[in-house]
Amino acid sequence: MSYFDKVLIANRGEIAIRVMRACRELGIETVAIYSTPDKNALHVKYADEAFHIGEAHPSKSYLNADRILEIATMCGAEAIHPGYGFLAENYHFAERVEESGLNFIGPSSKTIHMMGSKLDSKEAMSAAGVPVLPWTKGGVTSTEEGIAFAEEIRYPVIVKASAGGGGIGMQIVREESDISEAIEKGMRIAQSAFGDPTIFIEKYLDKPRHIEVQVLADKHGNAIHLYERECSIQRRHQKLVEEAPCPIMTPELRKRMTDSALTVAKTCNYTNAGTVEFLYSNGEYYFMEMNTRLQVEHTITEIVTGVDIVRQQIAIAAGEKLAYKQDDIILRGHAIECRINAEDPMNNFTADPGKIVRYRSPGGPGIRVDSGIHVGYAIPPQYDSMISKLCAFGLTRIEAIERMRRAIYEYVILGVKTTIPLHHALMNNRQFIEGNTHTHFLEDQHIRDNLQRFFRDEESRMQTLAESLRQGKETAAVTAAISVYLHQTKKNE
Ligand code: MV4
Repeated sequence: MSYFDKVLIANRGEIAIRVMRACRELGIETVAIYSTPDKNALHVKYADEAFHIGEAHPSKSYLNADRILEIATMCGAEAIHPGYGFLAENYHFAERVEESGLNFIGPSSKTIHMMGSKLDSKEAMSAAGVPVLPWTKGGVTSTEEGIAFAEEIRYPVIVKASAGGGGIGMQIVREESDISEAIEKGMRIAQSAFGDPTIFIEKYLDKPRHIEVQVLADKHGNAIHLYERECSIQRRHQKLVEEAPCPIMTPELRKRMTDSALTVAKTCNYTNAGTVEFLYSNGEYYFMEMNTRLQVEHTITEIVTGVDIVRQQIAIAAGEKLAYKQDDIILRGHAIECRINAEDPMNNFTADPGKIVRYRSPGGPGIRVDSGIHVGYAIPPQYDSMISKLCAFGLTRIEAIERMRRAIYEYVILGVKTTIPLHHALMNNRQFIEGNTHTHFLEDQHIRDNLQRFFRDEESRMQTLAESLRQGKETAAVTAAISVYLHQTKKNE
């Protein structure tokens, strides 16, 4: 079956390859675009056709809407898949794709626009009966108004930019003396970051969990959910570990949350794949925002439901009815994703771009690796540092953790520092193993101390192994351990 003959993938790295894999299975020709430093990238080699769009800076390349539309029209693509990031949630771009008679593989530009306003979407979802935290309806237009509201709902409160998301412009305010400054600062940040000064104030939750529900909706009014993901382990709004299902989910909570997620999807006339994001605390959950795109962590939902989300996206965009009814979606087992970034977790997660000099990815039972790198490829400094997603499946959560530990042992990436050692420590952390996490987990001093101790304990073992490598005694254990203990990586090559 062929929904389209040719699709242009307006993205790079692992997600461009992920989308092209679905296209290849469906017999759809793929068109890649690339910037100058990505000339040698895997997504360029994988595609049937590839076009250079511009220099490294995203505005010249992966955000260059004019050039992308020109290439799509010129090469006869029928649809554009935006992946995540870049143009994925830009309603202007989606609108231009629609106007040029091409298919945007995602929701309509109108839906992207509506959900882009956190204030409007919150108001609409609250009216539809979805639980939300108390907030300043209509936004905050004066400092006095903000002070009065915070007084009413009591501190702590949080100031958020309506056009925000991803934490930009968010400020926690714990007492009245700090509120007026936070409001003024919030408006300034919102104006400069988004060109829209609208802010709102909301009741602040301490250490909530981030739980999100994956939904699929077709253009015929049908919508289903694919259960939830737990995404609490993050740093500065970048997720590091996600899992499906949520380890503390109960049948009652799940019923309420997935019902709410479907209400959200219906209320904004959602089509295609999307994610409804909730904060959870003390048995209650609250709608935060909807991500109107394919997400990085869609993979773990694919693993526990068996549904190919990207294939469904393409089918939906082509006008097909959903291939599944809700009752067809069966949750089975547990999946965990570790995001492998070219960053130094021992040095404040500083980006460490550079050339990959050795690479061996794990395999075997229950392992899925989605990566966009290969030996000889130089990770450019201009883009996101995520280079690979390592996912493990188990029939039980502990089996998934054991497989993840084993896959981390097998994974060899030399040439750049990576987050692999952090994942190694996390998969051995008692609190993580108990499923006892929250959005501020990595900031907790207990956790930091535990991870530091873990790194230190490993250090002497790693030095012994590094010595073996220098003497030419290379075994699987040696290279794997060196990869985990990344501070040796550059010296040894
Ligand atoms: C919050 C919150 C606590 N209380 N809102 C961060 C990004 C955006 N999606 C919502 N965010 C938060 N909103 C209230 N009222 C805490 C966060 C938050 C957070 C949320 C999800 C995942 C990680 C986070 C890390 C810090 C703060």
